[in-house]
Amino acid sequence: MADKKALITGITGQDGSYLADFLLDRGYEVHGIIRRSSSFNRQRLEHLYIDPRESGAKLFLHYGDLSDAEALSHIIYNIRPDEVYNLGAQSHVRVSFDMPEYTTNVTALGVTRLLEIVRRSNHNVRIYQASSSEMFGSATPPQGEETPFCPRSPYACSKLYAYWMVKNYREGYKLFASNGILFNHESPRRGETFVTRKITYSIARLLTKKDRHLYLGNLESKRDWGYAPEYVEAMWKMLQQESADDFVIGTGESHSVQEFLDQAFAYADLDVGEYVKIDPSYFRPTEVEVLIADTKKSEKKLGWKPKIKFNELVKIMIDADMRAAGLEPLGDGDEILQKKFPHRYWTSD
Ligand code: NDP
Ligand code: GDR
Repeated sequence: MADKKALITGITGQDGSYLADFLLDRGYEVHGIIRRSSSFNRQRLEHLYIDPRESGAKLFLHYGDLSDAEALSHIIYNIRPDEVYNLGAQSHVRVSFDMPEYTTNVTALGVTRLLEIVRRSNHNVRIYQASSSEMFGSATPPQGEETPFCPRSPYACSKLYAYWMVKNYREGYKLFASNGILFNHESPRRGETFVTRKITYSIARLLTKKDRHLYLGNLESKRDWGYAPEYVEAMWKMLQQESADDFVIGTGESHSVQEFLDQAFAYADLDVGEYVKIDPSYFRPTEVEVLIADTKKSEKKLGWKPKIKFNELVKIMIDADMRAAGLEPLGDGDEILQKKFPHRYWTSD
């Protein structure tokens, strides 16, 4: 039987790169959509890339953009993927307040473009939509599949629009399209402007005297933080179900930004008071206070449960940033990974 083909939008991002690792390890032929950029932005994929002219290449990259329906349809008609994972988005909540229209175009309307192309192409494709816990916004925790949504940012509104379009295309046109409502998940490949990675990256810079301070915004909000490589397996599992459905994915535990900061600085033996300052420009006009996943449905139906706990995530991320900065990692992070994932399918970081 021919290898299954997957198409990933957002393949250069944190989740896209781990998903590419995961699917290649399972024998998939993987196609990814990349955007033209004035400087190289494929670092997260470098360890996977084999020149397509060489035999054995199973990862292929195509120029496209979620705002460009013509390019998207060209790619989908040519590849005819079995599975499409839509991970591409303007994914930064704070930035979405500065660029609400652009965020809507890419994060919301991009999904309509994809769904329409798949519907018109009239072939069997399974679609995964990267929905977000941000859609719950100010809804009382814990938040599960039945919790009413209450979005608090242009990003969250865009994701909610996309979520409903996926449901409508599933019901109206019988497309196999599933929403994975994922709570925050982090890793050494997390973008440096999201708060967890900002903290761990900054610790390495403080230790190497490249920075003197770390500037942060609201330390009181609480998030359900998990480990990204585990979350991409849940995405794949959703598309292997008998029928399309929506699933909440998270750890069921919540911690404040302050707790992440304290644990990270304590692990690196640095003093928060000496280095951390508050910069109100990082505050958001409307904030999401507390997110905690209710994971009963995904545990039961997908058999998915995360292995990495909050304090372990902090150590894994700091060790990776220390190594990248040329420092000797403290070691606990590596030990945790070796113990919990003796056969890691992702080969970098
Ligand atoms: P990242 O920000 O790391 O990656 C976003 C990806 O989207 C990048 O590959 C980026 O490309 C691409 N992208 C941005 N704009 C466009 C566009 N106009 N057309 C095509 N691609 C575009 O996000 P994550 O990997 O963390 O998240 C993956 C998805 O999951 C996103 O949709 C995010 O909103 C959602 N999500 C994430 C969660 C998390 O905790 N990480 C939780 C819940 C949902 P480029 O490299 O060129 O910028
Ligand atoms: P979030 O992640 O908004 O939950 O969205 P982020 O790490 O940006 O913020 C988490 C919390 O930390 C507070 N915070 C700061 N945030 C950033 N980025 N920078 C700071 O300096 C800072 N200081 C405090 C924030 O106010 C917030 O309360 C992420 C993204 O990956 C989305 O795409 C995804 O959908 C959700 O997670 C689930």
